Amino acid sequence: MQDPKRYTVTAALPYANGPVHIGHLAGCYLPADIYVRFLRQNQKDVKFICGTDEHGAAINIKAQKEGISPQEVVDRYHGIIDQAFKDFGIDFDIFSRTSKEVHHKTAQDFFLKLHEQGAFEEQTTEQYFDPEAQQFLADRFIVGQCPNCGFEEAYGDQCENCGSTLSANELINPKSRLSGSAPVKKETKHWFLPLNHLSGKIRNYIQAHKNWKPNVYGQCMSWLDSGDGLQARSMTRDLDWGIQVPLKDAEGKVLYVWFDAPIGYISATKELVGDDWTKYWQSDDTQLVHFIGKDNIVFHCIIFPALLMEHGGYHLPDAVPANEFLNLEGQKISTSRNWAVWLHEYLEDFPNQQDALRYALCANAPETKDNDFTWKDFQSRNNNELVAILGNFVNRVLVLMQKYYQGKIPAPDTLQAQDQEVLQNLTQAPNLIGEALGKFRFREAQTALMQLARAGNKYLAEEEPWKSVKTNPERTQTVMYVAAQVAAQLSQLMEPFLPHSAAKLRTYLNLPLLNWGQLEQQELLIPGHTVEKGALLFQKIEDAAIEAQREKLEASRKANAAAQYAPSKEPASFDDFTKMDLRVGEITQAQKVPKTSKLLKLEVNLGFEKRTIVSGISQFFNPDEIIGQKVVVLANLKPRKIKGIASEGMILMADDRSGNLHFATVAKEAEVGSTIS
Ligand code: B3M
Ligand code: ZN
Repeated sequence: MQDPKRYTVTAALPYANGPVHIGHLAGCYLPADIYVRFLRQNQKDVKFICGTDEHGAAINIKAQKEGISPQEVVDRYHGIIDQAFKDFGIDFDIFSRTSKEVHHKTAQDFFLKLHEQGAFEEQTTEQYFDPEAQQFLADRFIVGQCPNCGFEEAYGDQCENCGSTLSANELINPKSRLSGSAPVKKETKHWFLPLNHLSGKIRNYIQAHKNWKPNVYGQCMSWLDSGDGLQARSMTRDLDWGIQVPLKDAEGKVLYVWFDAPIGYISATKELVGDDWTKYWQSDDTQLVHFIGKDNIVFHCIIFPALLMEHGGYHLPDAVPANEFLNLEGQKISTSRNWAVWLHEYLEDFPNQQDALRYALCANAPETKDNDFTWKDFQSRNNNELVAILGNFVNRVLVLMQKYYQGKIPAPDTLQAQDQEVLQNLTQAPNLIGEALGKFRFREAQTALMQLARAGNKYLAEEEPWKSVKTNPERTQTVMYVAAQVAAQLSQLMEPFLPHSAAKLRTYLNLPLLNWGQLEQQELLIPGHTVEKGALLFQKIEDAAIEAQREKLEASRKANAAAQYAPSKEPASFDDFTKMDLRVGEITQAQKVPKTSKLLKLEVNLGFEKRTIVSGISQFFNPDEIIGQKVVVLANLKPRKIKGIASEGMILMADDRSGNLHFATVAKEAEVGSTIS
């Protein structure tokens, strides 16, 4: 493909209903920022667009919880989120809000255009209604059990456990989050976007992007293949918070938040560049890239493109490099359970150490699968890599440069093979790193950067300029000249990843930020150029600081544990109990269900027969370790299809207060097939 003329890069609009944590940063904003900084350094015309998503049930729920108005919620959190991003150097061209007038107008006009073109189907359907709260229960106002994975707290639009998109009607045992009561069905009219007639176009569109990350492409294809993926979806809601549906017969109805939010990218671009916005959205020589977390894949890869197709005139998204989830110390990050590292709190505890977190999160980014953040790993990334390798190298160069040459870069003598090699590595690095960044392989790119510093250290250790300075000053000059070039190259290549430290280092070196394209020239610091003494780039993080963080989490864990024994259930009759055919089984085979993070496919021997059972336990057990495990099986549970596999029964598990699962076991000597009563 020809080089695009310009780039529109977006990062998911965070809901303005809470502060942002490391999961947000690692999943979406950090990779987006690295990518954009790289493009800017390549002199590309790029607009980096973000803002807060201020509509949808998530905002109402928060308002209700805190006893304040939705407006107060979004005002408070817009400010907090904006500040956190600034502090971490997430350098948007604009950080807007979907409450802005330009956005309301853009979203309404978009809706009207679709309406005029006959894109919607008006349908009167039965929707869940909370009789106590006198309100329809859209999306997140309703929770229940996920039909796909059994997770108890799935929302009416989506299960956050298995990632599947849901409609409220699919939830098992739905409950209102407003009053806790069981909802009733009531008729209401809505505007649906039928997707079935677009299915061919959407499929072609997705299939034209086989180069997308496998997690993204896979999720799109399985959605398209699952059949119900292209059901008509309602683009309006019965809510009192949001953008009014711009039609006469739609009073009290607002646009569905997933209709308006992606259009927010367009509105923010208008706000940023005025009439020029069309260049960034309606021109095929623009590259449109959406950075998101995996729970937003379907909305960005299928529904938003479908809306753009229906509208006409728009360029469709070219890449959607979604990341998977980041866990924290082995557990899913959770706002409600305060199991998170909040960005604003991190900065209180580690002031001016933004780059340390950026580095650790990039090194551990959940690019291809869910990943775990641990404080120990954070500490060792900082101390063993940033401090001991990168910081140490740079510091040695600056100190020796002062000591031997009062900061003046010396002229090299004859270059030997090992010098040539180092310089050659330097000229290749921009390409190597650039290629990885272009493919959204941020971990690989950052590793290559650190490799350069590592090679620099090794070079100094082998050449020992502190020894040769007495015996062979010409040789020392050469070595220090070469080492200075490495430091200079680092100060440029660090920019996308570690912008704060890169800027510091460039000040020490008296260097401006250079074009990526210029970095291939090997002499960034010419002899005679003066560099400063500088200061340490990175701070060591002590054990005590890490301990303090772990204690914070431990306090959350204890608070959760104390608070959350599952509530008792309604009394059951003896008959209810005897209906269950409980048996002793033994797991004979176990394997992960591909493309899921939670599911294991098990073969369980019940003595009289073998069963296939799909169980959501993969987070807690390795398939190999549970072969031979005796378990309790609910053997007469009606078979259910889970991810296309017929599951014939259920394994009983003990679910503790931290959400960890353990087998409900029986004595080792109990014979398989025994009944349990
Ligand atoms: N507000 C959802 C989320 O934070 C969301 C993204 C909108 S992107 C247009 O998961
Ligand atoms: Zn689920």
